[in-house]
Amino acid sequence: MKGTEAFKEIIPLLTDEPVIHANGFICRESFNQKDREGNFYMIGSMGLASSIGLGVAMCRPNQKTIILDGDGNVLMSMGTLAMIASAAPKNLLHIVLDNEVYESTGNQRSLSKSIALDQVAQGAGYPHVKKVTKKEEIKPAFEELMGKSGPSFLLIKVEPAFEKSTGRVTHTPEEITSRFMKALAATDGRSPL
Ligand SMILES: Cc1ncc(C[n+]2csc(CCOP(=O)(O)OP(=O)(O)O)c2C)c(N)n1
Ligand SMILES: [Mg+2]
Repeated sequence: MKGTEAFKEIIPLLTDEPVIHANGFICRESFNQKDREGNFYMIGSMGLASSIGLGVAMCRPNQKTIILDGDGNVLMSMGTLAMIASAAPKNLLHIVLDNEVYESTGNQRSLSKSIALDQVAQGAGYPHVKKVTKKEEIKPAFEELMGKSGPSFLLIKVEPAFEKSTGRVTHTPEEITSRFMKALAATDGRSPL
């Protein structure tokens, strides 16, 4: 399955959850398929979607928070897996699109061909971990994990095949932040800071 196809499966399953995106093609693909105010695009820095997602989940325990991460991003911040498992937010689903490369910067190989990220998450202490390799498996795995008391981890193995012409996120970082905070306020009734 291509990364683009994986997004076509995931996006219709989203409702009003905050979704924190890792940088590169993960932001770009999601933005181009369906931009949402509740999407936080970490457009610059690699490795930070997981820690931002952890913070959002811990501050808002009554709603699921979803992280859409990449293998390179996870490998860069592997310690955050331990932090998430230790903080144990029940409302966090951590999804990783694993293409075994740093596709956004030219398909350099990552370590995830030999390091099984689902096993790393399990070893860190995520109570629910699943791995899928076919697009038909995404919806049932997503629904199962959304029904669990997390943190949960869904590893989606994909081919390195994002569409190279997929445009960049056109919102500024300030716009991304302010509309994301408004979207959070709309679902939890609190006013944005
Ligand atoms: C701190 C930092 N280092 C390097 C980069 C350059 N960079 C941007 S995206 C990316 C690859 C991310 O890999 P992965 O998470 O596997 O996502 P993919 O591109 O494969 O979808 C790299 C190396 C960056 N933006 N920030
Ligand atoms: Mg990758």
